[in-house]
Parts: sequence; C-alpha cells; structure tokens
Amino acid sequence: MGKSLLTALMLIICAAALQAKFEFAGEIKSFKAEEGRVEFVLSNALLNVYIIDSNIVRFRYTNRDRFSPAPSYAVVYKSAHAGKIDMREEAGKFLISTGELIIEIKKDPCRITVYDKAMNLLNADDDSFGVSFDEGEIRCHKKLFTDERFFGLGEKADDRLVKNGSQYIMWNTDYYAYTSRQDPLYVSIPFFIGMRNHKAYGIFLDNTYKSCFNMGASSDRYYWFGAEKGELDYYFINGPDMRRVISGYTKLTGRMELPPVWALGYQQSRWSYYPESTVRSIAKSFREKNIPCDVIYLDIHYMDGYRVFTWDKNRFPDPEKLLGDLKNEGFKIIPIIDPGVKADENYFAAKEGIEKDLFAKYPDGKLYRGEVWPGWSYFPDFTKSETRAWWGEKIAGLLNTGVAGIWNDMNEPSVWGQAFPDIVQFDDNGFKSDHKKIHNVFALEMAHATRDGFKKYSRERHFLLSRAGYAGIQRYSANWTGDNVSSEEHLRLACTMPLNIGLSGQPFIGSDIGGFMGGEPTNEMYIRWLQIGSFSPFFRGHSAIETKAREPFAFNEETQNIARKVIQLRYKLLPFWYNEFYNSTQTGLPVMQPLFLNFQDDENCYSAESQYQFTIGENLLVAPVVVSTDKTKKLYLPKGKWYDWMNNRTVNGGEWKIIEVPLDMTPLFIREGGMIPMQEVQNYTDEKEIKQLELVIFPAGKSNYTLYEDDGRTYRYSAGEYNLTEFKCESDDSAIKLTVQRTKSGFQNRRTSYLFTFLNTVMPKRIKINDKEPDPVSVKYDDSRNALLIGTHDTGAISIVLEK
Ligand code: MIG
Repeated sequence: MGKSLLTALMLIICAAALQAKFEFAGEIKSFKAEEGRVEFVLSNALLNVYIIDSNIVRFRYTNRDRFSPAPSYAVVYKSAHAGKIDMREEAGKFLISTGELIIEIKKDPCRITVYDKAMNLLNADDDSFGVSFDEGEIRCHKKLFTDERFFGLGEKADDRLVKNGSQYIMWNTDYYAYTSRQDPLYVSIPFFIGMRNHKAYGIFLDNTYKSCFNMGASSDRYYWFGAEKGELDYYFINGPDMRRVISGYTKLTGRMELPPVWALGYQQSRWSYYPESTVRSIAKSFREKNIPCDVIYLDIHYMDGYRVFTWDKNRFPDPEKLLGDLKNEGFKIIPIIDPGVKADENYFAAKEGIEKDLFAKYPDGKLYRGEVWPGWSYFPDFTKSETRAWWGEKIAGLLNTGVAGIWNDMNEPSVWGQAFPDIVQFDDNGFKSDHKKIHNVFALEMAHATRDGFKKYSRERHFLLSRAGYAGIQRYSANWTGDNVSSEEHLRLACTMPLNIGLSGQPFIGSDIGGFMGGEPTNEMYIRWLQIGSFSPFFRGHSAIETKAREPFAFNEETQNIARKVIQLRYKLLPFWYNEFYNSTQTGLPVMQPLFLNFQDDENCYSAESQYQFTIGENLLVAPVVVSTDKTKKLYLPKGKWYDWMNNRTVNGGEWKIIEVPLDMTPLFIREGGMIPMQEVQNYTDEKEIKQLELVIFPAGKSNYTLYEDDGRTYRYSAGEYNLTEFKCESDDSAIKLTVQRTKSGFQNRRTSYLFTFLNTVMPKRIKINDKEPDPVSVKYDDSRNALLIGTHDTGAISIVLEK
C-alpha cells in the first residue's frame, strides 16, 4: 500500500471517528413500505414509522445498522394496524395518513411534522436540529410554541403541574427528605403531555436508559428529549382531549388491575411496628376507638437480620397465628420486601439464588454485592424469567403465612445512596445488558415478579406497593411518593405529586400522611394532610423511625375525633371509590384528576392556585386546604352549578370563591347532574353485610351514572361475575325522573334496599315509584340539606317520578 493511500485511508477513518462524535440523522436515501410500518434509510440512521392506531404513531430511530431485537419493558399493546400504510410521495417529502393524522416527512433533511386532518400543525421537529446522535446519546429537538404547555413526566416534586421551563431527568433515585424540584426521584415515566390552544397531544419516549426532558429550560426555540443510549423510540399520541392522550398512553403501557376493595381503605404504617404485641395493640386501638382501618404494615424490623422472606423469631414467634388473629379483626398485613438478599452462605435465599444463578453478576461471572439493610447483599436479576418465577414462589410463601400484600422498597435499586455500578450485568430476557439499561426497570420487573407470584399462587386479589417504577408500573403495583417531610411544602406536594403521577398513567398513588420525617406535623397539619390523603387513591399514614407515630390516636383527643370523621367519610364513599377505580381500569385515566382534565378549555383550571384542587372521577370536586394554618380557602369552581356538600347549598361555578374552612372541613362539591354512591360506615371493609346503597343525586338536566359491583376480592369478575347498574336522571321544570336498570347481571349482591337522596330538590307534589304512590314512611324531607330522601326495597328495575 502506497504511503499517500495509507494517509488518505487514515484521514477517512479519522473523519469517520470524528463524525461518530456528533451527527444529525441526515437525509432520506430510500424507503420501503412494510405491513404496518415504513422503513426509511437516512444518511446516518434508520427510521421506522409505525401506525399504531389512528391517533398513535411510533417513530423509531437508530444510528446502528439494525434495530434492537429486545422487546419493550413498557409497551404491551400490539398495534391494531397491520395493513398497508397510506403514504404518498410529493416533491421533497412523504405524507402518511392515519385517517386522523397526517404525518409529513421531509426528505432533506429528514424532519417530522404532525398535522391533524384539517392540516393544523400539532407537533414538529426543530427545522435545523430534528434528531441527532452524540456518540451513543440520542436527542430529538421539537419546535416550542409560545402558547405551548407541558404536563406529566411522572413523579416530580413540583408544587405546580405545568412543566415548562425546567429540565427533568429519568433515573430512579432514592432521595430521602427531598424538597421541591429535587430531581430525579424514585419513579421514572418518560411520558409527557403537550398542549396548545387547549388541544393536547402526548409523547412517550420508550427508552429505559437515563433520559432527559428539557421542556424549554433556557431555550424559547425548542424543547428536547433524549437518552444517554439506546434507540430514539417515541410514540406520538393525539388528543385533542387530554383524556384521550392518557387513555392512548395507557393502552400502550397497560392499565391498573382492579385492586381488592380493602386496599382502598385506610392503611397504617410506621418504621417499624414490632414486636408482635405492638402490632396487636395498634390494631386494638383502631377498633376500640372506632377509627376505621384495613391494613397494618410491617417495616424492616420484622425480619431476621433484614433477611427477606424470614421472620425474627423473638419479635414474631408465630407469624401465622398473629396474622390469623388480626385477620379475624379485619386487618390485612403487608410486610416490606427489599430486593437485596443478604450475602450469607447459611441463608436459604442466598443459597438458592446462587445455586440457580438468579443474581446479577459482573462481566467476569462473579456475583455483584451491594450494601443495603442486610449488609452486603446480592441483587436478584428480575429481568430473568427464572428469577421472577423463583421470587414468585417466595412471595407465595408469604401469602401462605397470611400476608395480604407486599411493600417493595429500596428498589431503585438503592445501595445506601451510592451508585449501583454500571458494569453489573443483567439477563434482559436473554438479550444481555448492563445496569445502564436495566436500572430504571429494576423495580418494574420486581413488581412483575411479585404480581405473577400473586396470580399464580392465589385466587384472591392482593395489593402491591412499590417505591420505584417505570412506565407501565401501573400494571403491577401502586406507588407512594417516598420519603417526604412534615412541612408546608410537602403538604402542597401531597396534592400535586399524586396528580402529576396520575396524569402519567399511574392512578394508584398517595403520600405518607403527616410527612415521613423531618420534624412532626402539628395537629392542624396532620388533619389537613389526612384530608388530602382521604381523597387520594392510596390512603396511608406512615413515619420514620425516631419520629412520632402517625396513627390518629398518636394525636390529641380533638384531633382524633376529627381524624375519625375524615376516615369514616372515606369508608362511606367506598362504593364511589371502587367504581372510580373500576373506571380507571377501563380507561387508564387517573382517579384523582386535575381540574383541567374535565375542564380543558377553562383557563382558570390551569392557574397556580387551582392546581391544588382536583376531582375524584368527574363529579366530586375536592378543594383541600393546603396551608395548615389557613382558616379560609380561595377556590375555583368550573362553569356550571355545584352542590356545596359542607354548607348544603348550591353555588354557581365559573367563579373564584373564598369560603371559611374550619379544621374539620374538607371542602367538597358535587357537580350538577352528579351521582355519588355511598354506604354505611364500617371499621373495615367487609365488617358488615351492607344491605343498602345510598345514591346521592344533584339533579340537573339529563345525566347518568353506571355502577360496577363485584365480590371485591377475587378474580371472578373476569369470568363475568359482576354487575353493572345504570342510573339515569332527568330533571326539567315539571318533574325529576330517576330510572335504575341492571345492564349486566353476573354477581349476587346482598342489597335489599336503596336510599335515593335528591339534593337541592323541593318537596314534590306527587311521588311515584314504579307507577305507585310510595309508602309515606319511606319518604323524608331534610330541610337542612334541601334534600328529598326516598327509600325503596325494590332492587331491580326502578322508575321514580317526582312531580314538581
Ligand atoms: O433506608 O424501611 O421510603 O418508607 O420506612 C430507609 C425503612 C428504608 C425507606 C422507605 C420508608 C421505609 C424505610 N425505607
């Protein structure tokens, strides 16, 4: 080889190496239409465009020669669109139509613009930047419009829901006593909602590596998202209704399973309740004091030297007996399970894991050991199906002992706040990869293993709570917002964080009521927090070791009395809660919803102040007090009429109000037309045979409500053992009519009567139930509420007419 040729070659190689440092995706060189997708070859990348649904399009780029064969951890939905893609070529561009969206793909350079059918621009790549690769790092720059707003991104410690002007990192992190804006935290959900002109779309970046979302932080030109490695694989989900965006996202990543009803009750935790006499006395206090409670948690001290799947023989000599006794009192017990398995050669879990090759290892085949509660520990490789199956068997052991659920902690995975080494290898379902790829899905796959164990070894529904998570965690587990602080700041975060996580596809969420650490809540703060918690999907009090307990009876008598009422209201509302959970399993929408989810066009619902308000489902608005010393509350009611539950009067919406808020009051408003099912209070779910359902109705125009019911504890519903009852109400100048109809019958319930409470209703001239005058004793008028109460022992089809 001549010297000049060699130099030329060297130059080319150097240039290539230099180029590999940073490059844009480049121009489109060729394309190939396949079933359900089009493959474009770009100068520096491959791009596949898939039509998933008419409102969901997937864009997948790689700067490698081929796409990764490893399946997604998050996406469980198989595209409905397998056919030919409707694409035409025009000068300088391709146009793909999904029926609902038009995707414009410019050739040189390759740039994506998404339009709706009427050619309104919804989302576009930045003209100059688009997609780029910086060595292994991937980035996508999108045009930022001045009227554009962002929401979502999962667990972010923001006391605001609008995400503009900040950069967020996705990297599951154990950060105790975090403060506002601390980022990242335990859960990573690389999904956000964009909104312009009150029209919403969503983008989900399906990449488990450490990722970054810069939502116009220090740039008014673009926003960008990307990851340190992997593919730029993202889904565009059109609304324009925000609810449709979230439903689309959860169609892709899956939805919550229907939990057992008891998991919607009050749950009590502390680090830690031990020995067993303490657990018994806590349980006894709840019952003696008539404060409802369904669950007691066992934190790390129940184990033998923090060895998972063991019990400390001195503190808990006979766990089966204890759990059985407590079960008879209506208590469900949930122990903590951390991922670290103590590296102890005499410990069965360590021995089995080594024997069966279930732990994460270094590239030289030696086991990785990290330091956590048990001391030096092995980490199960949950990305290996054998590990998940083994873990499931261990979970079954706990179920046999009588536990009702599992609490996963330290699963970021956390190694005493240190960095888990990137060199540690995981199976990745046979595709082999390192910690960088698996870190964010470690908790997801641990939850996967646990959920699989639940379902394989038990017919009952069980509850799983996880600290960490990734997109799709809602399929397996609830989350709580980790180690919060007893502070005013965290009282506000107890509203905004669950709301934010709910917008990101995880509906089952709540905070440690009263604050986990960092001082003690005052009585006021505790009550205000409990009120927020009682309207959060996950309702649990918990506190750290060496802090005061967060049981209601750890506070003074007056506080206890208020707390009892707050918790009792939750129990009265259980049929309502259960129905909203059911709805969420069907739609993927949050249970606890920001105002703008139902009033997307109402600008007041986006204001800083109204962000602490929310609705449960569509019809019950909660305006909690978020400053513990406040005696008044400024709140916004969206357009329409509302029934002020606390003050028994109707109020007009579309206005800001200032109301007085005594400590025992959680401001609650029923939306016009709204119906709220309730039942008598119990000290735990299933304490009593509930014979009567009360339906509270605020009649207005035409409205309807569908109630789902089943046994509340098994999977028999999936074989059709459930009921759907439809309530329709019509109100005009002459009459109010209510009809009740079973639309699905598959479950034998115990109901023998209904009580219908018509709010804001005058005493009618005449009442007819199924065309007959009712027995006068079954009709009452409550002056203080302006409410008409009608009871009936009919539980089949009912028609009630109230003539005005
Ligand atoms: O290193 O298990 O967030 O809820 O009480 C702390 C003890 C470990 C952190 C959890 C917290 C739990 C605590 N855990």
